Amino acid sequence: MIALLLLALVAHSFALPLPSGDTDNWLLAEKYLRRFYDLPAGLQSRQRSSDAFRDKIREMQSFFKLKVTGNLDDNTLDLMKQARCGVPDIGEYNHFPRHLKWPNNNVTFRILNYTPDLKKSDVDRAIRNALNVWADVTPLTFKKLYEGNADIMISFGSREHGDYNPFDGPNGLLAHAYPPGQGIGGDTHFDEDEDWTKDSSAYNLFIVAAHELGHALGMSHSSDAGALMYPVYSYSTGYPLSEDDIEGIQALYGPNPNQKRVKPKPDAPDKCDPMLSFDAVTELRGETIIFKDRFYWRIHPQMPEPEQTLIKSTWPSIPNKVDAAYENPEKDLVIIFSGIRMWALNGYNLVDGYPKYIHKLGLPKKIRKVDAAVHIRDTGKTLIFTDEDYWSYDEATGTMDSGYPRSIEEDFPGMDDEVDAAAYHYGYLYFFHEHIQYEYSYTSKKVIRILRTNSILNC
Ligand SMILES: [Ca+2]
Ligand SMILES: [Ca+2]
Ligand SMILES: [Ca+2]
Ligand SMILES: [Ca+2]
Ligand SMILES: [Zn+2]
Ligand SMILES: [Zn+2]
Repeated sequence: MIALLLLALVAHSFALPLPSGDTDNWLLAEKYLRRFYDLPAGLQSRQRSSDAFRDKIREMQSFFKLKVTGNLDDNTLDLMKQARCGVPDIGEYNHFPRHLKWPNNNVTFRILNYTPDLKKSDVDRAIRNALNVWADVTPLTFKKLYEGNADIMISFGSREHGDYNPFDGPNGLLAHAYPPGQGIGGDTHFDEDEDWTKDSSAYNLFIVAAHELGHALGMSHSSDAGALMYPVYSYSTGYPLSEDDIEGIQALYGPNPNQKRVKPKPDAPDKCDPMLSFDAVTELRGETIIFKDRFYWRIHPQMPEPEQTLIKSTWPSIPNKVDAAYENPEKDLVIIFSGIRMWALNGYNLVDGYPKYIHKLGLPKKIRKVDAAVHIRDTGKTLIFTDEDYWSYDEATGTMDSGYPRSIEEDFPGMDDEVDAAAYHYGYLYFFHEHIQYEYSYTSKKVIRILRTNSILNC
């Protein structure tokens, strides 16, 4: 508790407007490492390059599977800016014995107050569904109380809200919860300064509640970016637990004796599945990057086998679903699209100033996502595909060419009328649609070959 109090006080003293630039980043890092990595208080600014500070940066980089440099590089800073859970990644939980759990399987909960952001019934449903996520894989049952003291007291509050563990206004910390125990143990608090939603338009209450209630049941953070217990917020649909989460909760409470069948988050896509389709394909400094679900493959000319990685473990701030991507080799940038936003990479590093709205490219507001994008090196144009149409963006002038959109079917005869992903090599366009790949000659304007989508993955 004393540690928590200190943490809260420290956090408070940094709630001042900060100068911009480097100092800003150091302050951010200091606050982050104190809060989540147990960086001892009292290190003054001149000691920021101290070994203790660098060790904590390394500890954080290794938790998030970033390149361990001990430096505040772009990827590290980017991660520190992500909206996340207020529970430390190390520290707090390590002061308690491991395997802190409720002594019996009938746990009570009570919702003390409601957010004005949602209908009361939506809050009730989000909490109930979040508890069911855990009940599905354990013998736990949850009984709702309307008065008196429940094991898990759930409330919404902003800034200082009664536990000396204040929230921080919009974004940043979203919620926190205490491990099982008497009194505040198990209690779960949501930051009212967030906009809570039942969809993906802002922070999804169900997803955050499922994560926090995991803490309230004794789970600590996972460094598996695909796990619900990963500390950084990300929106996904479907059953939110991964194998890692299920193993963790069953180590505490055992499996569900009623053998309720759950489907953990989908496994990594199989590159040789004959029906495999792609979300997006791009070049990146001579490598090919293929996005599919929460993963990407990296194909390097010198690598015998494509390498599969979670998107989140390389770029935590890029959403789990990439719609389209292309490389502009002249600017040495890779642009990644997801919904109405786009991110830029320089090498594997995210470029500052993003995400930007896709409408900055000159797309009309009614376009809510891009299907595919490909840069034609020989013309300097980037083709952007949306539904059955495509657009031509002039990279040199930064404007959309007039006369667009045009019909995919009319301009690329022999092709389907929609594309999932597109690539360009030496005068040939490669269009991917479902499990079919079309090799299209840009000069003779016709389809030359039809292949399977995953033929580029050595299948
Ligand atoms: Ca309690
Ligand atoms: Ca917040
Ligand atoms: Ca709110
Ligand atoms: Ca796509
Ligand atoms: Zn958490
Ligand atoms: Zn609280």
